[in-house]
Amino acid sequence: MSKIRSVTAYEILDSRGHPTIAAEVSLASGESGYASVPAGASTGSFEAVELRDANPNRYHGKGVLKAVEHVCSIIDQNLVGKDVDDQAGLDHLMVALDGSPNKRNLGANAILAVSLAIAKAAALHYRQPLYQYFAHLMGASYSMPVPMMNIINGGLHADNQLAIQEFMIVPLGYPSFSEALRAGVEIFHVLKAYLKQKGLSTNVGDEGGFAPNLDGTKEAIEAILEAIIQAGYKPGRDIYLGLDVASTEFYRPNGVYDVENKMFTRPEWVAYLVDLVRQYPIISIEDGMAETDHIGWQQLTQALGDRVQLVGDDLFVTHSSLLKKGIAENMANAVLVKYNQIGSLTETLATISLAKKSDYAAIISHRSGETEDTTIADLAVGTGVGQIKTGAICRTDRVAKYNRLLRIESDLQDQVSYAGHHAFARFLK
Ligand code: 2PG
Ligand code: MG
Repeated sequence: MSKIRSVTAYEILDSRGHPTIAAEVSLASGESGYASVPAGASTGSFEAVELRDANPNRYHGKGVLKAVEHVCSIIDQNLVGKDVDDQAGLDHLMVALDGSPNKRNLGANAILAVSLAIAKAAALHYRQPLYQYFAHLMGASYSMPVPMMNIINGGLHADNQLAIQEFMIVPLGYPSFSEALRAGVEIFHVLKAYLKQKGLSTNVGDEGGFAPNLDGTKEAIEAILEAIIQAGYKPGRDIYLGLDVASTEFYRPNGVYDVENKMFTRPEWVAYLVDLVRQYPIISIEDGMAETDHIGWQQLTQALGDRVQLVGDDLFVTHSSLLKKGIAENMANAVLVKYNQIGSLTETLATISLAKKSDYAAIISHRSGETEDTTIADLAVGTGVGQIKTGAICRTDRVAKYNRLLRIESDLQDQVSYAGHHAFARFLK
């Protein structure tokens, strides 16, 4: 066991050039853990508060010096001398120091940075890889996650016409994570050549996927299917498709879904998604309905819940209370896990536990604004959830997570297996 000697923080930058926070927890025994926090663009309204300075003279108001100050003063003062391996106790203490229901006082970004740095310091102290320490905290066994690779970006993540935010490939039919990843990388390169040949842009969006000005959803899907086939793989056997519709962004106050110059009523929008699933090998749909359209979520779950993974992102914002309500009311069958939506590691693990207990899938996820921090790769392996969403295989902020997973797989060898088809078994009958 080791005691915390000091806690400090830094204002650093994310992959989009916006400020974010990093924290460092130093131990009396000499080790120190350092972690940084991601930030989103298509944020759910019920996310914990990401504290920003709102000072227009610095970084257009996006500075995080207040959050840094909270770490260096109140959090440091209260954590010094405490045992680093009491992750839950330390997280609860920070939540209590904040005292608000949504971490608006200290900032969820401040608390999460410290929470992750505590885990990293403890893992170093016990000479354990981070995934092992997470598995210990969670009481889980390891699994190499299916990578949901976002290879075409739209919505708020790109300056094109596509309303749907993420078009992902989901490689299932492979013996290992590395082989699954290789297939995804090959498809990514074929897609690039395909787009180029069609005279379309191969510039990338915030998550490293291409951001071509395709006419719409079906054209984007068709382009990906073509790339899968040209790369020598079989859609619907080796490779499936996933979408993050991020529909909260185009849900209008009058209850219509405003997509690519067409207005859909709720039943029309559900029918549209059902039709997409009928036409294409789609195995996962995230945020198909808007965060406040609970009736829509129930209808979509009723229509597709036994055939497709329906992931709540804005709907659940990694809060176990919202997930609990969703489970009770038959909304979705999976939860996206982004630790900055809730603001501490312990609460994140609680949400994952609830999902596991309730037969909901959990997908560990990046944000559109990332740093070089690879904690989510270890979290995905250590919690054994079987899925990770961390963007395209392009740009170091995304690739760093894949590279970390490659290294973990090679370290663990036959102590771990690839989740593959198993992660989606219930939809593949
Ligand atoms: C999402 C995320 C990550 P953002 O909607 O799932 O892909 O995007 O971080 O912008 O919320
Ligand atoms: Mg999402």
